[in-house]
Amino acid sequence: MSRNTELFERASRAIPGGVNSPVRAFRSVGGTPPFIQRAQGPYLWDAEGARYIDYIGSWGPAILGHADPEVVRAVQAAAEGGLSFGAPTEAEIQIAEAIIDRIPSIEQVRLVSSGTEATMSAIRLARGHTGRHKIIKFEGCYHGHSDSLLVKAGSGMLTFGNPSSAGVPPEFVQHTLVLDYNDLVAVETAFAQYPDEIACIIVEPIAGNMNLVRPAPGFLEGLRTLCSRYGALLIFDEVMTGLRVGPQGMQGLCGITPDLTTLAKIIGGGMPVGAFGGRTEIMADIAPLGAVYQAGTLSGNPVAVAAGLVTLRRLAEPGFYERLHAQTGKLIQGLIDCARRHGVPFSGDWQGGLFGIYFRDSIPTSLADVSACDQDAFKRFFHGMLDAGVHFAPSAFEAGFVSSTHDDAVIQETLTVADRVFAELAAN
Ligand code: KE4
Repeated sequence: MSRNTELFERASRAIPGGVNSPVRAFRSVGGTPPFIQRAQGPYLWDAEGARYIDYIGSWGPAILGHADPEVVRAVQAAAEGGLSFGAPTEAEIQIAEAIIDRIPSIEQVRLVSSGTEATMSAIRLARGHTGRHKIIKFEGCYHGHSDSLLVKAGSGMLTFGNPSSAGVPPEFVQHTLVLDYNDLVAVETAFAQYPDEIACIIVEPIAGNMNLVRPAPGFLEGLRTLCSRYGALLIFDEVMTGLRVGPQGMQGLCGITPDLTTLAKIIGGGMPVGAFGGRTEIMADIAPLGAVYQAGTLSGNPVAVAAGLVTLRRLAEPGFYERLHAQTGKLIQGLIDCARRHGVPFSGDWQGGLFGIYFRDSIPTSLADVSACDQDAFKRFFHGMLDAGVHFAPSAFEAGFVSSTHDDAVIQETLTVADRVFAELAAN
């Protein structure tokens, strides 16, 4: 029995599904997940000593590559000064100022410990600030696992959502409207039907949780216009896109200013940090200033903040995102060329260090398009690459991530393996 299999069996006895987050269990691709022992730069090593080129990047945080020496030193130094105080620190001011400097819409920011906490708090703030209850989210967008967001579209276009998870009472999602991503008409209709009841729209400004799906031209602009017209808050959930697709997140690329922004992943550099922020007049409603309660024992944790601060400073280096976008482009264009040489229906898209790969001829523009991709081809591609030491995300509905350590040699090694895997796909 392989060491990974042994560990997975032992893990499954102690932990539900053997993992602490469902996607890690490989249920959508099958097989046994490698148990990672260490990582460095673009590489992971598993319990059997096998090395993988990593395109998961911890689902986004590892933008500087794994175990960046400067980040590790900062974590060690912070830890030697104490792990957690439950009292304010200067470092929290520094990272708040760094986030405010980078994200155009943020005048004040509150730190939390995960993306779920960030979005849950931002929605509570939007409801408290507006005095309204209803929220709009989009099918295929994921904003963490707080109850009112674990919801799938209702039967009719404008019916309220049904829980997408056991344990969520229908009453908890009765105010959540689930619409199709890129369907601005549905949003207009919702506001026309509930003109003074919608507290906010929460949206991934580039969707990364139904694989990568871009906003259609005019979609984000339309959300901004409608929220302004009807007095609802526009929340950009940039947990994944923030500082991943560009130095100011997607809002810096598209030039649209949301009322609130949620962040996590990269701002912690691999340690547990999330954040939500926006205009001071909105953030003034958050406790202890205002009536919207929000709290957290480890919020602003000094060790996590130390990792985030070094990461944010390094991302500000001149040319960082141009280089990152170019490297990701070499990967995706190379995969497209490989697939085309072997006649495999395939397409890909990327922005900064975020990418999507699709087993269909054209880039998807909706969840329905992504669902129509050849899932079997993806699974065979995934395992063919994994067996040859290249670890993509274990789901056809997830985006992929490139770090600044994925240099030309790493990309070329990936493409050499991919050429063999696409040839096998074409042959069978
Ligand atoms: P966390 O609570 O997992 O830190 O963040 C939730 C979240 C919120 N918003 C967006 C846009 C996100 O992508 C996420 C989390 N992303 C997933 C990747 N699909 C995390 C991976 C996982 O669930 O294990």
